[in-house]
Amino acid sequence: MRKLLLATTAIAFGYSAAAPAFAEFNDRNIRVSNGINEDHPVGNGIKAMQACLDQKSGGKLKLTAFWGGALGGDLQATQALRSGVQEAVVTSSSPLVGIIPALGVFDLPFLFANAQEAYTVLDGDFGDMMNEKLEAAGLVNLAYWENGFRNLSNSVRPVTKWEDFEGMKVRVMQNNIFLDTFQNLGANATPMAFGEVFSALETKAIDAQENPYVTIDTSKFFEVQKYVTETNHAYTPFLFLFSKPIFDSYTPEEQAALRECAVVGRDEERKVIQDLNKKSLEKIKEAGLEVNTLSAEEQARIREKSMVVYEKHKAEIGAEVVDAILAKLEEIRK
Ligand code: TF8
Repeated sequence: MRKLLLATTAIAFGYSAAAPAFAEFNDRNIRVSNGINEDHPVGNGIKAMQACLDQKSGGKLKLTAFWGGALGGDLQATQALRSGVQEAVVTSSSPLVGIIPALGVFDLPFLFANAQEAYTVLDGDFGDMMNEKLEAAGLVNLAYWENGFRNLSNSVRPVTKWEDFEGMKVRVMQNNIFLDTFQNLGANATPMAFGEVFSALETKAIDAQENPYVTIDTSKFFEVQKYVTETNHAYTPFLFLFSKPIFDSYTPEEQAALRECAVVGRDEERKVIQDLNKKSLEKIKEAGLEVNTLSAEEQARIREKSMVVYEKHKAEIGAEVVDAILAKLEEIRK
């Protein structure tokens, strides 16, 4: 027994003397809250991020993901980060506008024309500027992950023009820009936390909701809906947020590893989403839902009608923020 102990000590000592590997890293258990389920591409992103962290930290930085809102909804989890009681959350920006009004810029209808535009804006200077605002609110955004382009699902009728929204009970996120966008189209818009959407659809308390195909698939909304319309009315990003009070207590090496690996995870997540989007749409069709697209003409009419929302919310978002993103988009589109 004693011999064994000596031998183990020698090995342990020998190892640490020869290679003080990962000395800058401490054992950290990082809880990551998610409203969506594990089979959403965020699951793939977190696996890729973990593999990267394992390599950089010698297995010391561990992510533990919680799914389906097990640690609370987007807003609740984000508040837990700000007060330093939880490490991380992958959340939509939209429910956070009460904390950081400037984030509302991403909720403006028909802002981004395609995913590439969104990546250029989010991963560049504009995204950095928003990250500074998040930091001032106690939140470190490690990277912009993808939620994606949002589409409408409902249980009452096919929607092929904006007049079809008339009187439809549409769940929207807890966000005034989404509320106004759908009210302006004639819908009876109801703000609701994501965790309540499935049962509200199931019991017909609401008729409709809007989310990317991968969410309609992985959160099983297609089981309680009959129609889908490819509206692409907004691209809302995911933020990989870290608690600033906790982040500030980490070593510089730990911080750098988290930032770098969140980008590795982001790239994987975005890649998987592009692929799953098509598969999810197929699954939705196979489940018997009627899928409609908007004609170019109707798309233009909805877009035109929705532009009033930009002016209405400009001051509250910050005129300089809205102008900056529109200028950036104009530059990209040249
Ligand atoms: C929504 C959002 C959510 C996501 C998810 C909870 O509709 O798009 O699906 O934030 O992570 O509330």
